Amino acid sequence: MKKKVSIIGAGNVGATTAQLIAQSGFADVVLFDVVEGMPQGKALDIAEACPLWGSSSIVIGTNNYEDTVSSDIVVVTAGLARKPGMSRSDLLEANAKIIRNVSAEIAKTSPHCILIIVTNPMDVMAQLAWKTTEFSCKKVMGMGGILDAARLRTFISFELKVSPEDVEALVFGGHGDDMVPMPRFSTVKGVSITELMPKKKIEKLIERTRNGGAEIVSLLRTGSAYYAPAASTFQMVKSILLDERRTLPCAAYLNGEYGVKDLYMGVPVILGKEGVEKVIEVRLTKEEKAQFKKSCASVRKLVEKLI
Ligand code: TXD
Repeated sequence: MKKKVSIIGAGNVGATTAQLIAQSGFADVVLFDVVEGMPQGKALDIAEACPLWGSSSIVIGTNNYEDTVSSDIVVVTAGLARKPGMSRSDLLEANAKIIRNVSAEIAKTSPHCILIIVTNPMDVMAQLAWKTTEFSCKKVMGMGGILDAARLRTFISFELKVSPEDVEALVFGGHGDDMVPMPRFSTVKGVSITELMPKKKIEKLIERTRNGGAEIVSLLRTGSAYYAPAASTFQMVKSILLDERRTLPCAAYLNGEYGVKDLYMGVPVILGKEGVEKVIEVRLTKEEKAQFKKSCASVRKLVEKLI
């Protein structure tokens, strides 16, 4: 029997993630939304593509949590997305209500699942989902750093005219305006970009990465980015489903690591079949520590408003 992945919120990110999973054939997919007919329509469309992709995944759409029962992984993309001029934290109250409700349902229907939170402001929503479900912190995580790093990788590849595949990047901190891109750990085939570009240029790429989401929001005018967010979510799902133990930047619960206690924060982790198998601690410079601390403070401020 295939593993089962449920996606709560069949909007742009949710449906595109469902497509990537179905296309891979790694799991069966349940696409859930509160809007009637929409998840059923999108799921049927994806199911009808499976013969063309050579995939045997079963894909269903639903408005009923019963259909998500005993999922191995649940991805939450339910909520409002940003409009031009909005920051991720502007979504706090409305999305918190949704996350509380969705998390309570998941805790009942899939008590042993691994939970990936995508909804913004993501780090805060991950902490809220963890609190609400009372799951082990290893089982609850958020997607953000992979996307931010993918954006930085793309901009580095544009600048140096090299394949993005050969570019690695690391972004720490919250998935917000205070994210901490790490040029020291961003490389082209192992060579740090600090060796390949002047400091001024790197600063420009970092700034573009910080505004990466907003750049797309202002171009699209309605809705926010979803192809790269879905590809990032799929990378997490795949690492867990196949127990790949990949090292990926995710929002994970910190309990003393990096000197931070009781807070979800973006750090590199090893993702495997148990969820967050390990938080990787690297030594940060004084300046990196200061930036990370600032990012923690921004997330904690929002967490304290809610929890
Ligand atoms: O890096 C990241 N973490 C992110 C996060 C990258 C991209 C998008 N990011 C956030 O994900 C974004 O700011 C939103 O908060 C979510 C979902 O973004 P998406 O672009 O997919 O938004 P849509 O297309 O508006 O889809 C949201 C769906 C929509 O179909 C609603 O009907 C549904 O969520 N929705 C619900 N589903 C289930 N249950 C409840 N309660 C519910 N409320 C709304």
